[in-house]
Amino acid sequence: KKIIIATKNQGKANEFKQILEPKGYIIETLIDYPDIPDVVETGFTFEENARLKAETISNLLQVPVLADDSGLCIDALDGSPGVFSARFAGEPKSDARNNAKVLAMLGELNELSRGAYFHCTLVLSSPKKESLVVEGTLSGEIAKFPVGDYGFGYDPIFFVPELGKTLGEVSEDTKNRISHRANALKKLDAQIAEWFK
Ligand code: ITT
Repeated sequence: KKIIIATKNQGKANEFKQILEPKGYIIETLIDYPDIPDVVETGFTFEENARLKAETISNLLQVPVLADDSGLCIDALDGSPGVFSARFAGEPKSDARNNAKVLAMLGELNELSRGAYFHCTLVLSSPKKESLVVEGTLSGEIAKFPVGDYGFGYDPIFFVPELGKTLGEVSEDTKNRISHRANALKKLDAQIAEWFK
């Protein structure tokens, strides 16, 4: 079965392919459809934005579409940047400036006050069906400085105590065993066969 992922984020695209292709899905993303205009994310929740992306693109292409809206929620910042994670440090979108901004805002706060989690909401939509919505999270801490070149986004400053490393230091395989996106995909996997019937 072919699924189009409504994302232009190369990091997300790589993770979806690595998790879903071995299960037999053919995965395309909006990186393969450069003429499709950006969906403006006007929602105030992950679910609203994921629905906007999935339902808009599914109606446009008339095929099943999966969208991911995700972000980093930091305890000491009352859940910020949350749905504003992609452009936290303004336009143009820059992972390096986003990470620098988070580190500057947390300053010298000690380990106990650096708690955070990644959140991922996935919405699977089809023109003729009620959308399927699932979510996943991953808990960790904001590191004192960026470490590692793997992954994307906030991975180099997201320390996972169970791994003793940041997500920037672990392979895509390791990240895909524990991540917010992988946890959401496990829930989707449990419901997708029924949904596709
Ligand atoms: P699309 O809308 O095209 O999918 P986007 O990057 O704009 O791409 P979001 O609006 O969902 O997607 O923003 C998610 C941001 O949250 C992303 O740009 C990263 O900054 C951060 N993020 C989400 N998942 C992440 C992960 O697994 N590792 C690191 N950062 C992540």
